[in-house]
Amino acid sequence: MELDTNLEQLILKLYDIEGVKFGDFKLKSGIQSPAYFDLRVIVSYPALMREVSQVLWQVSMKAEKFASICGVPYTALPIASVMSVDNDVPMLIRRREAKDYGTKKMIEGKYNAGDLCLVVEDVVTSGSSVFETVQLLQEYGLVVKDAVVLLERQQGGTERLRNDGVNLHSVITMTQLVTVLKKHGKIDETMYNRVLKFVADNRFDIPSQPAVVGNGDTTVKKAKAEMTFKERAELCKNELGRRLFGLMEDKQSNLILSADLTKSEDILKLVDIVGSKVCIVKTHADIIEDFTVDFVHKLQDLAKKHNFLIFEDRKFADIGNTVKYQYNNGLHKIIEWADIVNAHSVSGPGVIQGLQKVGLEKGRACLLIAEMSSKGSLAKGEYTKATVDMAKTYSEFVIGFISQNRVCDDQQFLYMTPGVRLEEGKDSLGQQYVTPSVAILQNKTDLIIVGRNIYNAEDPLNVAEEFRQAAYNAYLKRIS
Ligand code: 5BU
Repeated sequence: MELDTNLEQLILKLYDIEGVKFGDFKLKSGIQSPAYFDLRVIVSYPALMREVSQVLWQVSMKAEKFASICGVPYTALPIASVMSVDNDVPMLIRRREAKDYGTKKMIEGKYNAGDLCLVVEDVVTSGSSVFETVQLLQEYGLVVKDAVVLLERQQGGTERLRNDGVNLHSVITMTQLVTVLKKHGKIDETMYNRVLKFVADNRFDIPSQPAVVGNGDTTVKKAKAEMTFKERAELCKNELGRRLFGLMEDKQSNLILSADLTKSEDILKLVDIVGSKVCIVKTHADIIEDFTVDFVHKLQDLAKKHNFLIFEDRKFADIGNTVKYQYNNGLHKIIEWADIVNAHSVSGPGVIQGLQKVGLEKGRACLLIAEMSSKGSLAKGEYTKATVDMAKTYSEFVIGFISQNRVCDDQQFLYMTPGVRLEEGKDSLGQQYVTPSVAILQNKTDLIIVGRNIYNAEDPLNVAEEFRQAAYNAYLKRIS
């Protein structure tokens, strides 16, 4: 428990710059906390920044010999930079901006598969931020065995990370911090006890029976993270949405085929080949040159044969009264055959009201376009947030989103991502691609939508199976 005088001085300096505060603070989680840490302010104190980097470097000597270091964005990023430069150890940068830079590499810097990387963090509470970075590094082929942190809040982070196969080495613990501050008269006995009680009362415990994933030597135990599709079905207020959640788990598929061919015969042929691998077939009725009612009936027969839903990617975007006609009337009579349609939120809630007026009684469902995969899309930030709010208001009809990210935490919704290929990249007309694992594991969406990569393949069945496996395994990994 005794700290050397240098660490005592460091704690006092952190207190002086208000990197550590005491009082009544509402945390992001809504919990009321007597202590608050905001170490971002360190960048304004270069000497202190160096000192913090040096003590972190000292504890990093307890780690297995590493080839590079990576700071958890953002606070630890400049700290890792100083550690890197001072000690001549290469650094990697983890990107955070998955939203607007979907196809860019999420890890910048040079590395080789199998390299050992040390993760650097400023404060650890539950350990989830460190773990997110670890997971991303692992996706890029790096190995992480150790992480270092300036302040361990003793709320279970060390234990949870150990459970995930990462040794966390900390410079200061919460108990040490308050002990030093009490000793120097910065906080009184009451605050000291309040903080320690808060820590004890707010621990993130490891589940008693952790799931075991992985194989062979690399088997690690992980804390259960998320509800399964079947569990989430119960939260969904739309019957078709509930059916889809169930179907995905029964069929072990979160793959959507985008059948963007222009001849009905070609579409039917393709769908019959890959139908067993997908949970939804997505169409663009207005690109089909020989669209007929007969085509629709055959597609519906295939939907029964292979057990998938039909999603017409119509992207309604007009006033309520007009979209009602576009949905119900015209050449395509979409409502007669499409289980699911989608809409832009740009025209306001009227678009949903118009669609649900005719769609709800027929047992249909709708998706809102919260983000797009194309470069320069304006569907981001406030627009995306407002779209989420709209979906929440109309959740009897809206079952989820087309989005590149998990645009909200609500597990009643499904998050479907287009712009997916086996390799990241782009086409010549603005489409941007991520891989199935980036979509499902990193960006935490639920379903992938794949077009050209499947229907242009020489062997669409095998490629579809490859996508199905990649996407479903990523989901299984996420819930384990
Ligand atoms: P691709 O061939 O896998 O690039 O096809 C993607 C499909 O998803 C295609 O039908 C698009 O119209 C659709 N799409 C998309 O790519 N991006 C979006 O943001 C939305 C739909 Br919304």
